[in-house]
Amino acid sequence: MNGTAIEIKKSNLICEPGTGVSNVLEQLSDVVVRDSNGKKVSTGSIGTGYTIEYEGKKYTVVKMGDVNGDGKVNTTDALNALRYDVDIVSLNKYEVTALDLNRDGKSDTLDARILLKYDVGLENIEI
Ligand SMILES: [Ca+2]
Ligand SMILES: [Ca+2]
Repeated sequence: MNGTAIEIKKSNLICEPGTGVSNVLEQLSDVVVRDSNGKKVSTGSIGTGYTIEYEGKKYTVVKMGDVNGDGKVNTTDALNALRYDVDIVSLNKYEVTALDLNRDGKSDTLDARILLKYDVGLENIEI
């Protein structure tokens, strides 16, 4: 339910909801992980908006389902998704990517529904 897989895709590091900084450090050699404020981190959870430096390139982390970038995937993200759908909040492109859980190219209430189902254990989020 809480996978830790990671994948580099274009300028993003895509990861599953359970991914922590340690998973990234284990799977990529000589990598630097920074939080959304640019502070270097070596432990804890990794969230959408974090960045990594790997093989001379910079990648922005997209944690699938982590819409608000706190590293957790829960109902707060679903709420943000619904607010985004009715134009109450804006999301950056990384957050929009993190929200498109059914990969139909749109980030909308269908994806918020997946988040809610994930939160109660009825849906899995994988990369
Ligand atoms: Ca979150
Ligand atoms: Ca979608």
